[in-house]
Amino acid sequence: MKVVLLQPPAAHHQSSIEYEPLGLAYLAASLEKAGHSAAILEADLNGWDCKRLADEALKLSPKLIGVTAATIDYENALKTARLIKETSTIPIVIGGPHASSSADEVEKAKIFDAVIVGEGDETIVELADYFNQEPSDYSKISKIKGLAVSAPREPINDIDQIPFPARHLLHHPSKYQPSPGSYKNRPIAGVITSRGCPFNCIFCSHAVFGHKVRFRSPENVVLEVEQLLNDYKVKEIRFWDDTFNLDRQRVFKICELINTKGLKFSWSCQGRVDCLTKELAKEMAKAGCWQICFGLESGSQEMLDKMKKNISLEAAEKAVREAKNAGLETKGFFILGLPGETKQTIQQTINFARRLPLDLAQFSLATPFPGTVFKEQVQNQLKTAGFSSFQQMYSGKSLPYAPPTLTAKELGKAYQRAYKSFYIRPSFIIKKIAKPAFWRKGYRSLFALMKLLFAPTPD
Ligand code: B12
Ligand code: SF4
Repeated sequence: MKVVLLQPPAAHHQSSIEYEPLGLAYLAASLEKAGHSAAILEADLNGWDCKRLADEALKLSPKLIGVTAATIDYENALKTARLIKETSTIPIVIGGPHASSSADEVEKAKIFDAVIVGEGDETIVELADYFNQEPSDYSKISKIKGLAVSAPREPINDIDQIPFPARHLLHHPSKYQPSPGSYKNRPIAGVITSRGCPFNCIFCSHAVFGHKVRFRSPENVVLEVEQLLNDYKVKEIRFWDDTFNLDRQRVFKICELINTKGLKFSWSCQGRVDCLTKELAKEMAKAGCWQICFGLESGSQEMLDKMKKNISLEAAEKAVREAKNAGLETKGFFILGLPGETKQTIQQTINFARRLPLDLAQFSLATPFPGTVFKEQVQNQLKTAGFSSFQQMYSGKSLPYAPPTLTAKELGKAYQRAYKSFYIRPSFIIKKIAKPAFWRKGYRSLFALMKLLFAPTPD
């Protein structure tokens, strides 16, 4: 049976930045393995709006349509599904971070024929089997686990068993354009080597993969890497795991395999500061890692504790220095505006970011996404209940949340100040422009930064 999987247009599409929809490629791989046929339609990469996406999906005459959406993309997912429903009776199902964290609300919209919660690899196959046999009978659908209307599905334990993403249904990796500063070589591809995270940071959603961590074996990971190097001529890999270095022994083994097999590619990953040692950083660098991104979040210990990050400022500083000493470039993610934030704690964050040997810093404004403890905490203080506020935020017009200790204007200004203080430093600028890499592609980051610095302050 033919299933078409849709990635709706991003709410605030930056035309220069594109990543492959790994979730859909995983679903397609499971469908193909089970004997179904699948197609993936990516709106942004093709330059399509919701109407064109709906039309293109219908042209393929599928028997089932699946849509993915993170919260900020949900409105466009809904719009696309409505357009399809206007002229057809093809069942449409939705999964991904938004459906998983707001299942009841998505169910109430009464547009989708099934709302999938959590991992979709097995659920999509069972849905395809179901609609293949009972195209218009929905009465027994709740027998399928993992839907808003049914029992939860257990997370897949042995994730080595999941087939590799069906990349042959995506565009070639060279068509995707990662954000400036996040890659050294292209073509680049994303790889996920674990699912789930045991930590409880209040701003982060566990709605899809849960708290139980499951790791792919080093052999299985390196097999996918080899496929990417050989079949797709990829030169760089981004490991998108929540915490790539969570199991240090596994990372040592992955590095060892990369070296013994003589695989030549650059790579980067996201890591936690308390899971990095000097030895591991060195081994990673030796195996081709060039950048590690840390969720540092704040320069105030009080704020780190409030957000349940479970790290200390000392550990953060040590890890960044060790990564740097091992020859890795370092990027720090910081969040401004979580409950309890004040002008002083923001200043501590800015000072901390400037003091560390970071190559890049990314400051984000705290956003109460569904599925987070943060959202539960501030539910009653939100300006709007709908998603337009998220969209507004992404167009720089409004903030969805400001803590009682700061006005939205103050927070917006602090956000711009953080970027200015970090990037507009003579010592930092001289170091950057002295590198040949800056002149190859770094100027793009400079334009992006300028745009941000001169954007109007949100209110
Ligand atoms: C890589 C990544 C990015 C990348 C690339 C995103 C992309 N287009 O692929 C970048 C850096 C650009 C990014 C940006 C953002 N991200 Co992000 N990102 C991730 C990350 C780390 C991995 C995504 C991934 O590839 N997962 C692996 C695949 C296999 O999982 P999946 O896509 O969820 O798909 C599975 C299920 O959801 C389900 N499924 C998905 N779709 C469908 C459809 C159907 C029909 C079915 C049946 C099932 C199904 O089945 C799949 C296989 O099991 C996740 C965290 C995580 N661990 O997943 C956060 C995450 C998705 N991001 C998040 C956020 C908040 C953002 C930003 C808003 C951050 C910001 N403040 O700017 C932006 C928004 C960008 C956007 N338009 O989506 C949140 C989303 C929360 C929410 N409620 O929406 C997450 C969950 C992080 C978190 N833990 O809070 N992100
Ligand atoms: S921010 Fe990172 S460590 Fe914290 S809960 Fe999310 S994925 Fe886990």
